[in-house]
Amino acid sequence: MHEKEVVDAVTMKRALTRITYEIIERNKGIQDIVLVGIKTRGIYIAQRIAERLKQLEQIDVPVGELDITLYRDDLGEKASEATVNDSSIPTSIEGKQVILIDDVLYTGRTIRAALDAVMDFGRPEKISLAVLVDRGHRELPIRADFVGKNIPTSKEEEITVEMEEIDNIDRICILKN
Ligand code: 3GP
Ligand code: 5GP
Ligand code: MG
Repeated sequence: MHEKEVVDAVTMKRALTRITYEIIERNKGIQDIVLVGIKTRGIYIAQRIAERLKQLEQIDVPVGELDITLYRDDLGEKASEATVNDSSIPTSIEGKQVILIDDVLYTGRTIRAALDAVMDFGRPEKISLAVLVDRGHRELPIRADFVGKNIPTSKEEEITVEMEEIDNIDRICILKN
């Protein structure tokens, strides 16, 4: 295995700041936004974007959380379905602009499950998707509206996203065999 750093702390910070500006622009303000982070690192990314929104627009944007697990029903590749374990959204999402946030977008199955979970909470006016990394290989017709960095990968490679909050460092690496 060898590891190659593709995004350092400064670049990650810039990417999140850019996503934040794009969110403000595209929503013509952020009055009706609810951020929903997907388990572990998606939640930290959502919290960081909420902090920047507060700095730039002086508005507290609610941040919800989804916990989604990929269940593999065999040991082969594929055949994994995403299921929702736990969700909490601290406000009504009825008529709101929900932005789902994850660290890595890969097959899209996690986001499909997240859409189901969000819709169980109510009917938002719109749901969009922000990811720190898009590594390609979609298996569903799902794409991100806001992307920190496109990192084309082979299926054998793995992206590791490390964040200060749990990994004590901000960086993104590609792991190759
Ligand atoms: P995350 O919870 O911060 O997203 O799934 C647990 C962790 O394993 C994830 O952290 C993710 O970083 C990492 N991971 C790496 N490759 C994969 C993958 O292909 N599928 C899933 N579910 N997780 C992966
Ligand atoms: P999906 O295949 O459903 O798009 O992604 C499944 C979940 O695993 C998502 O939460 C995604 O963030 C994570 N994931 C998929 N591939 C990778 C990867 O290469 N690296 C990391 N860190 N997470 C991944
Ligand atoms: Mg993830």
